[in-house]
Amino acid sequence: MAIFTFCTLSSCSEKNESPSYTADFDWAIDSENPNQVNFTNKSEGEYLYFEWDYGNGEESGTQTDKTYQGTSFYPNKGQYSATIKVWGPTNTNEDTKTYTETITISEDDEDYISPEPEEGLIWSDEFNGTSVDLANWEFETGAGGWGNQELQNYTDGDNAHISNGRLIITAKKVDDNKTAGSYTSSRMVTKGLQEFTYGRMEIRAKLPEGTGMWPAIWMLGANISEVSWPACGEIDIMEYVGYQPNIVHSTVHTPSGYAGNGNGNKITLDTAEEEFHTYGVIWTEESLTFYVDTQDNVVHTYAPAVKNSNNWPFNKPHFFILNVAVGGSWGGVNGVDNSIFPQTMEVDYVRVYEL
Ligand SMILES: [Ca+2]
Repeated sequence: MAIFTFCTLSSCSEKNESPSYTADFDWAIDSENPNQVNFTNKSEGEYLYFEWDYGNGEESGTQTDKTYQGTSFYPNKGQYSATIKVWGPTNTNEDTKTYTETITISEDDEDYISPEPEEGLIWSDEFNGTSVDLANWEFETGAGGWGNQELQNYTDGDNAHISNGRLIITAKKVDDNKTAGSYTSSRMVTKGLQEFTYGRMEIRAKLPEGTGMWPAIWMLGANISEVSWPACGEIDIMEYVGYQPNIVHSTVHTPSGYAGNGNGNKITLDTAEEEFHTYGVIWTEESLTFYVDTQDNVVHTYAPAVKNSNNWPFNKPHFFILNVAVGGSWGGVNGVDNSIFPQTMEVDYVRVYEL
């Protein structure tokens, strides 16, 4: 517990111990999940807002609701330093206080152990290391709606980081206006860096939750700059809209069927937001077969009998895209719940196998 509570004007000589407010919190391991920690703000006095750095690469974002309950997931056994930062009445960086506690996690979460690659691996990004590998990924930036009236501003890497062998894309709220730029997020592409024609693509990921979220794991034809969309072809390996929890979609877009007329299907996946799942596509010269977790759990198969450039632009290289959109023509059908932020999509790996 923080000692600041007992300070008086005369005894608190250090600059961070003004008696007007205190920084303090309690934490407890969740009763049902040994890898989840729940946080309670115990700061007192005249302060404006607070933020937790959970010590595991995740942050709470600034919270003006002083009763806000933090929660964070610690997949790996170990000790973590969690810190609460509290902003005082003058709302300056000088007028803040912090308080840190050591979080002890006693066991690894089995769901978080990465399966080893299978035989035939051509390429992968396992998201080891300390930062996003720019030999594989480029950040696409901007708040122009991305063709779907989306509301996020994609930043140049500020909303993506590597932690514990995972890529974490974080969607954050900037303001309450629910207009373009009211949120920040990331969109990462392998365009010009890692492109593939045919193969078995597998991505292991855990999805964000809440109304307004629209994460996607997909591919676009590498010739998009020459022939435009949808002539380039689009392979949506996994798409998810937060207002329809636990339903994941796989869709193909071509000149013969695109946007609302894309060719796709969906499947129920009860723990899409709580656990990692593997989203895959088997891409041959004949067909695209989408699956979840195992190759026999098929979401959708696309295989036009007679192939031409209108229905099969899938005979040339495509690149990967990982992104978390907010709002927009599909994700925003039921609006955006501003209470859900920040939200994360975690990606354990992107792997490509030969057929
Ligand atoms: Ca990994």
